[in-house]
Amino acid sequence: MKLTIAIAALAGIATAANAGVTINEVLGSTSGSDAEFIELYNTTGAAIDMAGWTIELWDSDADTAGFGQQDGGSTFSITGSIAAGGHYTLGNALSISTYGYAASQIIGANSIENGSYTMVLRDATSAIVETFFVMDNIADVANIAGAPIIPDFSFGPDGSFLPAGFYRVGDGSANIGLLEFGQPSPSATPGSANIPAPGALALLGLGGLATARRRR
Ligand SMILES: [Ca+2]
Ligand SMILES: [Ca+2]
Ligand SMILES: [Ca+2]
Repeated sequence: MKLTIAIAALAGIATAANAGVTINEVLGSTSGSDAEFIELYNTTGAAIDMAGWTIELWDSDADTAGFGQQDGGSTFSITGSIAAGGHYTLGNALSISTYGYAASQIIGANSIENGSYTMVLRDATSAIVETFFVMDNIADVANIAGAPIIPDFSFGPDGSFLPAGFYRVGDGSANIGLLEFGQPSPSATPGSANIPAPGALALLGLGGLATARRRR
């Protein structure tokens, strides 16, 4: 009986990221100069062509003039494909030197803003795959081009600050952990499998189960 439940749960995970690719980890606002990266994860057992997919970052501080606008260069066009169960990273030079990984795509310094933002992943048809709302808890409104939305995930602040970044606790998990400000962030894994945070094991749900099974 337990096995049946587990299989049903795993089937649910496969459809949670409705297009098979999910935002898996983001670092954007660190101590000192910002090491920045966005990691995508292919939740399926087949390679996925990413041509035409995009990631947008919308300013979500309703108390600033930039609200509802995109900071310079913050629509990222994804290229190439992601292998089955693989990771795709957009990273700036500092993140690459800090973490020693090979980014799939290099992005400019300060591409990910340090104020509240709404991150939107779209597929090749421009359909929204998922949205993340990262908050500093002051006048924050999840939005696309200024139009309010209900995001798939909302979190922050970390203390009184916008979180340095976030990661799914276990690849593809619905449980979100926050990355540390100090560099390198102990929980950050650009380009490779996310780790369950030691203190978060008790919170592990379906994603944790899926990760545990996958690793056997
Ligand atoms: Ca930044
Ligand atoms: Ca704010
Ligand atoms: Ca990772």
